[in-house]
Amino acid sequence: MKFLSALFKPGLLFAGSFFCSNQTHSDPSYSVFSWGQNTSGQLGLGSDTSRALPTLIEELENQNIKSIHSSGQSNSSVALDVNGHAFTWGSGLDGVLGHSETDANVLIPTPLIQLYDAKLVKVACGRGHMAGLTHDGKLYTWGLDDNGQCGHEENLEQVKNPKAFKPQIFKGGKPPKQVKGELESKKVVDIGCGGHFTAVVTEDGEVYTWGQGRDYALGHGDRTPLKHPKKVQGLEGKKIVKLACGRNFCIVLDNEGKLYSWGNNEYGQLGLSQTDRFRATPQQIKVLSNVVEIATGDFHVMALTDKGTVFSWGAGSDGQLCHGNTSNQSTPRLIQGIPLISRLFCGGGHSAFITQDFRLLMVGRGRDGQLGRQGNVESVASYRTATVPVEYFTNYRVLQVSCGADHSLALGFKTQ
Ligand SMILES: *[C@@H]1O[C@H](CO)[C@@H](O)[C@H](O)[C@H]1NC(C)=O
Ligand SMILES: *[C@@H]1O[C@H](CO)[C@@H](O)[C@H](O)[C@H]1NC(C)=O
Ligand SMILES: *[C@@H]1O[C@H](CO)[C@@H](O)[C@H](O)[C@H]1NC(C)=O
Ligand SMILES: *[C@H]1O[C@H](CO)[C@@H](O)[C@H](O)[C@H]1NC(C)=O
Repeated sequence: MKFLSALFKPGLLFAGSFFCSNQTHSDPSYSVFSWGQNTSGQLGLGSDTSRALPTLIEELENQNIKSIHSSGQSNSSVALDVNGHAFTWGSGLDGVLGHSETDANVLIPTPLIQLYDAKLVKVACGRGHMAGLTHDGKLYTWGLDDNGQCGHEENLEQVKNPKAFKPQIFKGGKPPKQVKGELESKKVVDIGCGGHFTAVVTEDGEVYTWGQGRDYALGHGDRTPLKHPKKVQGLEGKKIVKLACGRNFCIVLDNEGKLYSWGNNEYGQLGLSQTDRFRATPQQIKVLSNVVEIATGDFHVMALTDKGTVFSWGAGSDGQLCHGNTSNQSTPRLIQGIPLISRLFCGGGHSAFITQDFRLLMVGRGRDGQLGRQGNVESVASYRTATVPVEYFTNYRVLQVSCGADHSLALGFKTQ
């Protein structure tokens, strides 16, 4: 670990003119903060103690970070700079960080050397794999490929005969590689990772999924695992623009502000007002319209409307739905008593909102300090069924948050 940190220290690498060649100096340099669980080093602060106070990640200062990424299924973290270079850190299990030949945890943000030329604009995190979208619509994946979720196989035999496919257990993970097959000729515009599967939206508004088929998470009507991207037929005629994946389900948004869902429904996370365990193909969530943004945690979902109001549904056991109790909800329900919202984010059992007046509010599971309640020991360990403000950011403008399984990341700058 010590060796890695010394070798890949971001400051050293970025001193080279090669990596700075596309620098846009007009972009302000934002700071990255982390808090919550740190058992895998996912806070990027050089130790593994959890903390409830947002803490500046020094390693990312002056690196021109533009976005941060994790997910409700992930104990790892990712930051992208303005040039599309990725830094990854945290749990390295299954090679999920993309640093070849090691699956050790990485305690400080470390450049993803193998994708330096890729110009990434978004990274999605599964339990053991990640997917990276490039500025020109190509997809790269790395990490655990036990169910074909990396989609690296170019042998099309399995497409013809999916029943013959047997999931394989790999030691370590796959290094980053472009996903080809049917996607090679398409431009990808949005990506998501479930626990063990991958889903993308193309510029034409089509959705492709592959990986583990458990609970019908791929939306193809069966539970067969797939090693290659396959188009979701049930969305024919819709123009999908965004997607979000939970552990074993997907939610997609079309260009008219309507939502469709499929996969596991144990907690009501499909929002269909039904309690059946699965849906094998896409179903419209008919009670919602005018949706502009969606966020999924492990088992819960939030949707932002064009009016700035928020609906939530799915698992509520940690208060993450923000309805004042810990009930599950199978019907999307308007969150009462919060200000108008501009952005929303979901993690393992917590949720975050950036209000239209730039405050950061959090709700849900707090046992590892992921709600950012600082030294308030009574509050730190408990869940919250209504929002709490993250006071630390009173003098900051928070632009983006990403919620991991039990940690939180924020990107922003000081206003005074
Ligand atoms: C994340 O860490 C927690 C606590 O150590 C563990 O229970 C969980 O399985 C981990 N998840 C993943 C995806 O590694
Ligand atoms: C929420 O759903 C889960 C999974 O079906 C179930 O185990 C749990 O009991 C439900 N919670 C409540 C409060 O009903
Ligand atoms: C939790 O809150 C929702 C929304 O107000 C309500 O419909 C539900 O009945 C509540 N659950 C319990 C157990 O009181
Ligand atoms: C997070 O864990 C890493 C790895 O043990 C550690 O070096 C770092 O200081 C921890 N961060 C905090 C805030 O405790």
